[in-house]
Amino acid sequence: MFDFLSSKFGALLNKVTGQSVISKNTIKEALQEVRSALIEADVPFEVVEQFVGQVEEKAVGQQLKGSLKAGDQFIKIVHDEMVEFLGSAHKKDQDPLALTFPATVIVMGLQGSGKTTTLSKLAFYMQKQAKKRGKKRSIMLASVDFYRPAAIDQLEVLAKSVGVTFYRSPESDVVSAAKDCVDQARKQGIQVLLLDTAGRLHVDESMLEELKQVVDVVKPQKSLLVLDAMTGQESMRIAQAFDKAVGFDGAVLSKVDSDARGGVAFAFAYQVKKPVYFVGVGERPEDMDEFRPERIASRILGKGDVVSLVEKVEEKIKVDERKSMERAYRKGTITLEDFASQLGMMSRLGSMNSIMKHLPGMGQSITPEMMERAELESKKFKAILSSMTRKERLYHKILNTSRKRRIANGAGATKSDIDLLLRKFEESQRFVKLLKRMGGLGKFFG
Ligand SMILES: Nc1nc2c(ncn2[C@@H]2O[C@H](COP(=O)(O)OP(=O)(O)O)[C@@H](O)[C@H]2O)c(=O)[nH]1
Ligand SMILES: [Mg+2]
Repeated sequence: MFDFLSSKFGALLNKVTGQSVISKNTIKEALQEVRSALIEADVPFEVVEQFVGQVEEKAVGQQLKGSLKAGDQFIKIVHDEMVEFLGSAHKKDQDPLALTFPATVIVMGLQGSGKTTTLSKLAFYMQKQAKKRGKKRSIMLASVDFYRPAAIDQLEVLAKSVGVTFYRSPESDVVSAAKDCVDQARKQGIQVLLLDTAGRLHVDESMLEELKQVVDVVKPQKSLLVLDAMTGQESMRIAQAFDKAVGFDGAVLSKVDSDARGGVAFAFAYQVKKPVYFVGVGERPEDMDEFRPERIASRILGKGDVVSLVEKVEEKIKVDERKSMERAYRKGTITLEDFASQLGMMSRLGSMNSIMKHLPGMGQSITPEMMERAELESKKFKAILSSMTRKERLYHKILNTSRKRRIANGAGATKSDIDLLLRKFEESQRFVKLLKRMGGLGKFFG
């Protein structure tokens, strides 16, 4: 698959030379390749179409950056869109298992999806997280899976292997047993009760009904759907059935170490719009990772190498932009084109603060509000600049009223936005000239 990306995209796109923007025609075949890659990864058809449309919209009209080849740049667009798509339900930097003790966490899913195994992984994970902060977590594993006689024994063995408490309820009715497990956990002063439930081979009404009753009595703080990544297309029907009948907070995707390419994560993000918290990557308690959209994206696009490719591409963009700025500053003049790449570079640097701090007299006088305004402004400016022709960016003096009107329309901006941009640009021009007189910006480009 990686070959498909690097060589096929390359062959398809890099032969197109002399173009400064990505056009619809240039990427037609490449988009077809993306489509097949997704279908091969078991992403449902309508999700594929939606995604491909999104990529096309993003890519068409993009400036080719410096020495980057169209193919490389296109891969980066596909990769970034994919990460965005997969991670859209995620709140960044949030602990997926933020709980207030005492808490109950429940898992649900079909038989064989990996519920019991996932519980041992969750216990292991929580212990590890607590240990990092010098704490100890008291955890109890218990089960209300009464349909398979060996299921509860399996949980007992796992509890022992990760060193947490295990409890076997004497109740024979599922709902009473669930309640008994919670009572027992409270009695023993347990912080987290991890409760296992029964699955069936197929989604079935009575299972969902029973599960709903269990959820109603134990009132879990987190309920997790365990989804087997190998289920492919079918998994969406499963997820929706559980969501509709019982409801859950997020998913754990199991067996991602298998041949499954991650299409399930894709479909889940699109259709269920809830976060995937973890992925299972093996059978042992330690074989669970937090969900990282980048990893799934690389998996779909092809085994790991894409990430390093994307990093290389990013590095290259930075070098190109830096070079163009350096040239501009040396010459002591800049064009709107330089200005555009400067904007891009600034927003990638994240904060203008770090630059400003180096300028004499600017100190720490930048407030978060100013930063926010600057970022909004730079977004607007970028839209305006990308609606200009290259000629206009190189010779901004040709921007007359009718050109400005056309650009404003294209960028969803007003004429006064354009005038503001031009004023700022001329300010930068003066600044660059001044810097040149002062002996250059050596320390920025060291
Ligand atoms: N390779 C692999 N196997 C897994 C993973 N999670 C579960 N399994 C295996 O899948 C089978 C079913 O798991 P189990 O937890 O018993 O499923 P349950 O019926 O939902 O409780 C077992 O053989 C597990 O070892 C995983 O992430 N990777
Ligand atoms: Mg089980």
